[in-house]
Amino acid sequence: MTLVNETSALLSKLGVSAAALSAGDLAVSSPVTGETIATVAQVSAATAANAIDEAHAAFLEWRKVPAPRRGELVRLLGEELRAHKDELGRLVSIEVGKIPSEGLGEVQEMIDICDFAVGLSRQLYGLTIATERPGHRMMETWHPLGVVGVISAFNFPVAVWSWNAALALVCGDSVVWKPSEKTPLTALACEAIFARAVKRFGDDAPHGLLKVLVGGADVGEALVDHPRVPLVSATGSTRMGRAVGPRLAGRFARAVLELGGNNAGIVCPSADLDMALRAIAFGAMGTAGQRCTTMRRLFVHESVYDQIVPRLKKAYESVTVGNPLEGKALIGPLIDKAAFDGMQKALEEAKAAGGSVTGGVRVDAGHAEAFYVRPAIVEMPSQTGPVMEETFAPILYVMKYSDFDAVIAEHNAVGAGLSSSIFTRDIQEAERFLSAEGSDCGIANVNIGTSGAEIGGAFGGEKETGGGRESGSDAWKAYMRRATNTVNYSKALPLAQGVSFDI
Ligand code: UN1
Repeated sequence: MTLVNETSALLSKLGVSAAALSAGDLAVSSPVTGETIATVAQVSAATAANAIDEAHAAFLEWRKVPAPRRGELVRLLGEELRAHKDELGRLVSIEVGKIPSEGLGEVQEMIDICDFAVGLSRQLYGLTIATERPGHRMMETWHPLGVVGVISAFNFPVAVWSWNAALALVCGDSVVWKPSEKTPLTALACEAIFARAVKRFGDDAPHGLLKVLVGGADVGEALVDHPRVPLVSATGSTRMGRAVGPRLAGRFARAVLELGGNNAGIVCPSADLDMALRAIAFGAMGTAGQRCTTMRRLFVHESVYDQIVPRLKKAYESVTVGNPLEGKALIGPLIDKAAFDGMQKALEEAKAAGGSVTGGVRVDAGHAEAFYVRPAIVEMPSQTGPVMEETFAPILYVMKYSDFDAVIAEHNAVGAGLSSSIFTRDIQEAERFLSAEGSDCGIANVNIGTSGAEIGGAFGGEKETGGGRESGSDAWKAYMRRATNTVNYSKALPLAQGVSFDI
């Protein structure tokens, strides 16, 4: 079966009509072969504004539905995802080029967040707070917020939507989603899956709870500027975040920004090197280096450098790069030519800065328009040039260190602050890395790589990563508004702070 036929068969199983695949002028290509697999319709900014108004009307109804009942819709969404895990996972592999276990893993991440959100729908707790006034009670109430705008990136085309949507829906919000222009098909699939969950749920799900807007930057801008969107959760480059953040701030809307990462690992003298090797390999090469959590920098203590770096280089030379759909390769393609060019440019810059490069060359998979590349490991004399920036490709810069305090300072010396990890069996090093004086990232791990976080924790990072938190823990609070309520059940009117105002 050709890729075009397989894509259309998968989408039809998922509930997307064949007509939608040739409905417009946005060409969707698969990075697996580089061929065009669909041409879908894009909406205009005016249509986007109407969709936001519809989603707002849906919010006005949805906010009245009790939260545990809202959780039932997300439970059904999780059921639909379970039932269609294979098809959606395969579609992720076709549209993004992920290997099968990672395509399926992304859908599993969606199922996990649905389960989490269902539990959460009975746990949207507020505090009761002691008041200083007699006969008074003070409490917090969490209310639905409104339309949540979601702008997602190509690399996790569906999981990141689900982190936001599952929380938003149990929190009583509606969702307007602008997927990456590179991955509209998986978004259309999610729209159809969600529609089935809504149908099973019944009449109390208002029309317009989820709007999917396939379109360009003008559609993203419509979402960012619309006064009826109190929160935009945006995943993408730091450049995108710099454009979006101030616009949201300008109208006092909330931003959950999940931007670039320049994630590092530190290998200490006591590290279990076999374990570190495997963790680094997955963290740096997995998903062809196209996770925001991908390990991009590695600091290795001089006493173990010669024991681990040659082994890593060997792994880079031998790892299987190739067509992810055939099921044997560990590294699939880059998303497009621009990603390949960006990688080559970074490698040239690294060489100019004294780096010694292993790998990084194009791998011929028999498709002129598909960009497969051998991952690159670059030994650098110091942390300079391209090491300071995120290049969204499989490049791992390796540097030698001798002093623990100095390596922590170097670790934190880049703009981004998403994920980090240390490999050590020394409890003092581990704890110092996790302490206030240690890693400055939103995610800090011990004896685990930088990527592959579970949904139960809050996901996001500091500094140029944008500061937002999605997914687990108490990330839900960004999707609700908090009211502090004080109730006077006495017959007097004592004022706080001892103020008297007798008229
Ligand atoms: C992303 O790359 O935008 O921690 C998200 C991870 C995944 C999510 C990555 N759970 O690598």
